[in-house]
Amino acid sequence: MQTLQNDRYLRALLRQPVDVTPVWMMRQAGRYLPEYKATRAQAGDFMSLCKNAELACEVTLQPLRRFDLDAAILFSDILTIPDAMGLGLYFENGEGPRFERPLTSMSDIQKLGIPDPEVELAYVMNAVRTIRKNLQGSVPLIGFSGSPWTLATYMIEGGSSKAFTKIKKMAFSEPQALHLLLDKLADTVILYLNAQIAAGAQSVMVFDTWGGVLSPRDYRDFSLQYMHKIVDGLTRENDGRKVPVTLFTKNAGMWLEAIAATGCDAVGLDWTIDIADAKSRVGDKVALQGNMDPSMLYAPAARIEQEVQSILSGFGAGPGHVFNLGHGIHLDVPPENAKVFVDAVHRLSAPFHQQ
Ligand code: 1CP
Repeated sequence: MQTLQNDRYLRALLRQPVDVTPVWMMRQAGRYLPEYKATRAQAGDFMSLCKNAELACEVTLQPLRRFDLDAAILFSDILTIPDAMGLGLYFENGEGPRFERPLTSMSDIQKLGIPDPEVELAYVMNAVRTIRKNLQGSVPLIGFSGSPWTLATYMIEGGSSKAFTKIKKMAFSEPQALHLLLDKLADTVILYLNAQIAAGAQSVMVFDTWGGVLSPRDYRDFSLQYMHKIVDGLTRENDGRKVPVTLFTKNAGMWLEAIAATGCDAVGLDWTIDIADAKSRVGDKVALQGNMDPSMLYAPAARIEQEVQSILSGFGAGPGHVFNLGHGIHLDVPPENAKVFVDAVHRLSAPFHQQ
């Protein structure tokens, strides 16, 4: 077992004592950093960047050179899975992801195979191994995947969506087709995350960005049920250390108890819930990750620090908090403001961890 110089992120996820609250930022590598834009230009397009282990490693490490972050996250995308299933992922300039062959019917879904992560997604495992080597035990590496429901939205809508009409039409008129897809995706995600863990990911996170567009009953049926299956199928220990699992559903504050009951180690929170409320509801079962509004990073330094203080006070004393934004960092945020945020979490959290 390689010793980690800084393991406070893993300790906090397991609700063990830490010296200060660990912090990382969703989408911490990306276009708000000029050095990211330079490396992406060198790679050509976004998927070429993901497929080049050296360059993917470089952009993973870029935010860690600027900010005192307590974790690195694999540079990749949730849409690698549908791409590996043959849907033909491409990016239209400035328009987000698109698929050449979206799924339209039960027969499309029946034809889908389960990709072998060591074959179709071997480039992701190479990136994981390269990043682990280059981190040299400084901070842990987070692996990730999209949730089955969130992946299915892109695969059926053909790209990003606002109203999710195509997938909801399938959910409510051909539910057995959608359940077959979600079940295949859950099996794929289990193999994919276990392969990332075997390659060196020290913790994994499942992003359910669009679970919050469902009614409570449909959320359990079409999203949570499959995340539960994933939690049950994951390798939870590797190389003598626990591998914590974090589930993040955006807009799911009302369903925290159900998410915590899946057996995950931590629940990611967006900013629409008060962290004190979340802690009183599920803090004896899981760690909490979050939850500053990413738009707060447009504010002056004093306002950012005030918000960090208020979230720290909301969580209160004791372990079990990983500080983060409630969703990804915006692409026009000044990097200096991200530094104010990260430094404030460490400086202002020390009093909450005195024994
Ligand atoms: O350079 C570019 O133009 C591409 C922009 C970009 C980046 C930097 C995309 C396309 N993906 C990524 C990287 C990425 N995506 C990471 C690793 C970087 C890091 O965190 O440091 C991660 C974890 C993701 C995850 C991801 N991709 C999610 C889940 C998290 C979330 O933000 O909700 C989702 C929904 C995606 C889909 C996706 N990929 C890219 C874009 C622009 C989108 C969002 C599209 C949409 O809003 O529907």
